Amino acid sequence: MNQPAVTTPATQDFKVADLSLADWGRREIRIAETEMPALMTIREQYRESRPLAGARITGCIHMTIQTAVLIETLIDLGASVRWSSCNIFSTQDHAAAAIAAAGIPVFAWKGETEEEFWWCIEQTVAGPDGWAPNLVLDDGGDLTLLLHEKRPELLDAIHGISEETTTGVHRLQEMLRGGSLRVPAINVNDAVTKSKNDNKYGCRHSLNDAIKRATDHLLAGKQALVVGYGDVGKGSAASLRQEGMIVKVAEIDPLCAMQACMDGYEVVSPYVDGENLGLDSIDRGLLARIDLVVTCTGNIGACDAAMLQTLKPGAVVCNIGHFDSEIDTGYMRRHWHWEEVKPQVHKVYRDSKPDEFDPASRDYLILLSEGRLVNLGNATGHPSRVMDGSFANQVLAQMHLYQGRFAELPAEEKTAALTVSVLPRHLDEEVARYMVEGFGGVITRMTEAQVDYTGVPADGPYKPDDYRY
Ligand code: NAD
Ligand code: ARJ
Repeated sequence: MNQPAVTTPATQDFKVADLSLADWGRREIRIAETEMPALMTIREQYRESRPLAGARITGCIHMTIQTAVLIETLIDLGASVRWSSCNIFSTQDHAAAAIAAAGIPVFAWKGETEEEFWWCIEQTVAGPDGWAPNLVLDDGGDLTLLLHEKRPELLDAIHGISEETTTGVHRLQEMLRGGSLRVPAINVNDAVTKSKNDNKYGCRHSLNDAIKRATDHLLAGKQALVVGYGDVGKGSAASLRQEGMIVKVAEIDPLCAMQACMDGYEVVSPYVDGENLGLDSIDRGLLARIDLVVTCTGNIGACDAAMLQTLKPGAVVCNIGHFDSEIDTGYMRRHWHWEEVKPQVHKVYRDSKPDEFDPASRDYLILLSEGRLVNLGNATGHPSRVMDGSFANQVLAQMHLYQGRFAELPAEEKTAALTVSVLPRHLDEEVARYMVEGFGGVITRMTEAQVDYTGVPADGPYKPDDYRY
């Protein structure tokens, strides 16, 4: 018989879908812990010294089982936290329930409205007894934006922001260039143990999982178009190839297009001769054969109205980039009828105006997660083993920022400290080492002669800073 894994909290400083899911969540968290060796090693290493004692973290990152392990690591190291999810569809309600039941303020449920989404974030920037954050942990930059635009007075006490994802880092760099960023940030994304791990191998795992959970389609033998061949695109293309799909890649950057060729994908453009001049320029022959489009660019208009109009009837359309800017769902809403098959799966009828449709029509697209990131909307995101690297970096970044005590620096020192930077390489190597140990891997140590010959220290860093992994 299952024992109750949690107790019910006395107070109600949280909002989740269903607290009765907490036991299930707790059991899965316990499994996840065994799959997150780097995070658990960091817990062990720092539990005694409590480097985050006094830290008050406002966190906004998909409220999943893996995030629950991150949250409890931060707390173990001394922090108090308040949490929300950075996407309306990505919360795993059993994970949120387990966190709430452990007495941790969390505001997140699967299927929030946009309004509820912002309400949830607002609950995490202030709490009972005058709780106000001194650290920010963000994914995508919406919490960072809210603090800068709506609650700038809170920034005075904040030592810094750690940012999880490519798109969020781009937003921070833009703010830094424009002079609006008020506190320093750690770019977690560009740690090797994050983007070269999570963005790539995480998507390799979670993309095909999401499409299969959503559609129950066979993927083998069908044609896929992956738009964008950066880290996420590389993992996404591999994910579909692994299912036996015939994968084509669209890119704007010749370097990434070259990599796609070398990896054995056909590089194509949705537009004749690669020039996007609207509907007339669509390569109709190509799009009429595509069974699945996945966007992974972080850009706008990666699957635009002209592509949506000319794709093969019945094609599945989804996005795995951070924001829902990639597929022109605005056009789909204005012109076509949407039928919900189940939450996060819609048939969008191209021969029917909104609210008039013929269910027998075959001229539809299957749109997943309304164009929001599919692996967290239709599945459970990356597995714990992968998120281990990302979240170990998040914890180290929070410790680094807290040690830096930016908010307490004299004004004249603040300007120089206002940067968007990656953690030192030796920390990245340390996280990687724990991850390899977790797999039971054995890393070779150079002999003294090899150290002399290469000039590379036996204990690292092993590569120059500009090495591209
Ligand atoms: P990246 O910069 O490495 O790759 C994006 C690629 O898209 C680039 O190579 C770029 O040249 C290409 N591109 C841009 N516009 C294009 C267009 N119109 N057509 C074709 N190609 C185009 O970024 P990344 O790390 O791969 O991240 C991509 C997105 O995925 C970001 O929004 C990021 O935040 C997000 N992300 C999602 C997950 C997830 O779990 N869903 C995980 C990590 C990152
Ligand atoms: C929490 C996840 C998970 C997961 O690290 C990935 C990234 O860059 C985000 C873009 O918003 C998604 C995030 N991610 C992927 N899988 N975060 N739990 N299981």
